[in-house]
Amino acid sequence: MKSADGPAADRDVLAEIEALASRQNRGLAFPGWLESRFEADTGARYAQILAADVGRTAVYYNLFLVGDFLLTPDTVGLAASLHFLAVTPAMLLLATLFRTRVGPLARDIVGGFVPFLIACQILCVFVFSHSATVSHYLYFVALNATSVNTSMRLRYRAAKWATSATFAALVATLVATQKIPVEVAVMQCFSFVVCGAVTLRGMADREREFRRAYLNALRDRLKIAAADAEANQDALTGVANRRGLEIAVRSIWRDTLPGESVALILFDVDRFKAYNDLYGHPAGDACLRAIAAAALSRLAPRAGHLTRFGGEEFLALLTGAAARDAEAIAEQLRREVLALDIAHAGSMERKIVSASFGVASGRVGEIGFEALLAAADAALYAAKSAGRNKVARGLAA
Ligand code: GH3
Ligand code: MG
Ligand code: MG
Repeated sequence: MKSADGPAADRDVLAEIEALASRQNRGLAFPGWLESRFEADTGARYAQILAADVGRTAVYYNLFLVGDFLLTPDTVGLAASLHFLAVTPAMLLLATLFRTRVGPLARDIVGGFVPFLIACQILCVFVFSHSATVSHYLYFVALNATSVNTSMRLRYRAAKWATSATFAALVATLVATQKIPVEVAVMQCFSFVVCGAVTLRGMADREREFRRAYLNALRDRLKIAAADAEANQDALTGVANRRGLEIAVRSIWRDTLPGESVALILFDVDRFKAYNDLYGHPAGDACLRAIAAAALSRLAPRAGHLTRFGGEEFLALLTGAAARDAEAIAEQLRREVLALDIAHAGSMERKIVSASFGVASGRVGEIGFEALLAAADAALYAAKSAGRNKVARGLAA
């Protein structure tokens, strides 16, 4: 997937990824086009992971009710109500939201609510409790930031907003209530800042590592795909080679519905030995490249598959093309070769480069590739014998 501002071709994607992978990149975000690809590749799985993490966090969170019994026994009812009627249901709702494929920004905003809501519950109990040990209860705010930041796999920006918002809520609560000595309040804030900063730093490192691993895996995947494509391609003309043809044949005979037509056009440049002898091998190569490019552009709209089958012999495979169709396409290809208007003083029939065509067609399920090829080959031989620059149709056995 590439966006408008991204690299234009797979080769450029690979080059840009190589550059990014080798750079000591300090920021977390990828360039826009890569961020979209990252999200497309990892987003769904990540949403599942987050949903599972929220479930686990909800269990640990509720175990902390033991702290309410011990430190703020006067507000256990309030704490239990907040736990079971507000925060836990909200967490389960958030987990469901993750599964509904929300976008990455919404997911990170929503994700941050898990630690933030827990902190709000702790601060709420702190406000209403008159227990002598209430200042100890407040340490749960820092403990919550530490444990959720390390156990839930929130993205850095999600944890950052939640940690910052929690700190603001903590300071506001301390200032508004003036319930505990200033020294204790300062230590509460200090502990929170240290816990928040340390865990956020760890989360940034973890996310950077994850993104780096993704980048390396993507680079390897693209390299393998590029090497694979190259192995299936003819180096001179860029069309498929015999290996590429084998793959195409397998997929056509496997994926095409039985009864659907498949056509094979085999064509061979006329008097090509004479062309080479007269103009030299490099000119012969250029001629083959031009013919392949012309045939490819003619076949592309029909999703035809073009192979360089031999030295100056090409093979086109077309699905959904019955005999008449295939013959018409071969006729277009024949004209296309003539239209290139490549001078060939050594041709006995005409003074420009031409090609001869053999066509065969049949129905998938009734005929195999080999039989189709044999029929097209016989037709090509007939086209050559009939004076070259001709299209002949063969009868498939
Ligand atoms: P016909 O009209 O019967 O097909 O005659 P032809 O001369 O085309 O056929 P022949 O099989 O006698 O010669 C094919 C020539 O194609 C011989 C070879 O030099 C040339 N050829 C094969 N591969 C390449 C290539 O990659 N580059 C170049 N320049 N020539 C090639
Ligand atoms: Mg030839
Ligand atoms: Mg030949």
